[in-house]
Amino acid sequence: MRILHTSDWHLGLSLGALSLGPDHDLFLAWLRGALRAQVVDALIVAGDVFDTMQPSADALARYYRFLAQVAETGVQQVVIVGGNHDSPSRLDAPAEVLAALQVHVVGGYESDGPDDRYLVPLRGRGGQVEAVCVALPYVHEFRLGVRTTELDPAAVRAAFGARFGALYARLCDVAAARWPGLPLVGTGHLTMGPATADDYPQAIHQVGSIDSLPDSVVDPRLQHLALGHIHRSYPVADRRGWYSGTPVATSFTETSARKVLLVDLDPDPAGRATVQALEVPRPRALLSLSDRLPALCAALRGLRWAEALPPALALRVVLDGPPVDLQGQLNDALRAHPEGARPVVAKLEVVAPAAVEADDAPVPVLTALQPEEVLQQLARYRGLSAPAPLVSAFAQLRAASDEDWRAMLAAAQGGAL
Ligand SMILES: [Mn+2]
Repeated sequence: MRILHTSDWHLGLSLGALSLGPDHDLFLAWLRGALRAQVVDALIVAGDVFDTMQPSADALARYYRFLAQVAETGVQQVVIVGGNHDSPSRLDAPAEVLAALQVHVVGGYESDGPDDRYLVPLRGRGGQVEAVCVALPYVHEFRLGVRTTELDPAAVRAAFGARFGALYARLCDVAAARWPGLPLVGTGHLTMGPATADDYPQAIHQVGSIDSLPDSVVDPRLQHLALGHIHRSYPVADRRGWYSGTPVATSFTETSARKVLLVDLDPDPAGRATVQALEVPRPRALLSLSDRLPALCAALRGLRWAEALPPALALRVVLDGPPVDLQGQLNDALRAHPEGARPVVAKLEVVAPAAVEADDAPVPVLTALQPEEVLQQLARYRGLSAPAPLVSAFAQLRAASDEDWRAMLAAAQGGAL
C-alpha cells in the first residue's frame, strides 16, 4: 500500500494583494501527475485544506475540481481531515457526495460520536482492504475535557498527552479488531517535536497551553502518523510520525524546499513504513528585497526567474529623505517586465536608514535618554538630521520658566495675552 501524505494547502490564501490561486492550480496539477507517476493507492490530506473557515467560491471550485479529477490518476481513495483553519461542518457538508468518489472527509472530532467515523479501510488496486487509516482531524482542547485553567503547564501537557494517546489507542484497538492483520496509518493536526516560531503562520496555531505533545501520543501500532499543522517537513517519535509541511509556501519566511511524502506501508502490521520526500516544484519565488529606492528599482528591472509565475515581492524601501513618488518609481521599474509576467509587490515597507541601523543596535530605554536625544532620534527615524537651530530652540523651550513661556506666547500671538 503506497500513500501520498500532504497537508496545509491553505486554499484561498493571499499574500497581501496577491492571490495564490495560480500557485495552487500549478501544485494540484503537479500532484495529479505525481499520484499517477508514483502509482499511489491513497492520498491523505492532514488538515488546513482551506485558509479560512468560509472559503471563497474560487477556493471551493479549485478543491472540487481537484477531487473530481483525482480518480483519473489511479488513486483508490482520498482521506481528508480538517485542520484548525477549516470549518469542520463546512468540510463535512458534502461528505456523502464525496464518499461516492471514494473521498472520505472527517471535518471535526466529536467526543460523543461513533468511532466508525474515524476509521477508513484503504483498498489496494485489487479491491482488497490492505490497510486502515485512523483519520483524526484537528481536535480542540475542550473536546478532550482537560481544564487548562486549573493546572500548571507541565500538568496540562501531560494531561493532553495522555488524552491524545488514549484516543489513538482506542481507535487502533477498534481498527485492529475489525480488520485484523492489517497495517495501520493515522492522521493528526497538532504540534509535536521541535517546532519554532517561524513554523506557525499565525499565533493562533499555538493553541492554548498544549504546546508540543510528547512522542507517547503516537500509538506504536501506527506505521505512519501523517501530521499537519506545522509548515516545515520533519519526523517525530522515532520517525513514525511526520510533518509533510506546506506544498506551497504561505509566507515569505517559508523559504526551504516544499515537500510531499511518499509512504510505503509494510504489509506486516508490526513492520515499519518507508518514507521518502518528493520535492514540489516552486510555482514562484518569494523574494524579500531591502535597499535604497534607486538600487531597488534597478534590482526590480533586472529580475529574472525560472519559476512558472513571476516573483512575489516583499519590498523594504530605505528612504534618505522625504518620499518622492515612491509608488510611481516602483511601478516604472516593474513595467520593465511585460504585462502578465510582471513581479507583484505583496508587501511594501518604507523605513529610514536609522531604522535599518537600529535593527542591530540595542533598544534604548526611554527614561535613560535626555529629551534632546529623543528629539534627535525622532528626526533620524524620519530620515532627517535635526538641524542645530531646531535642537537649540527645543532646549530653550525646555529650560524656559513660566514667565519666559508667557513672554514667548505673547510674542508669537502678537501681544494679545
Ligand atoms: Mn496550516
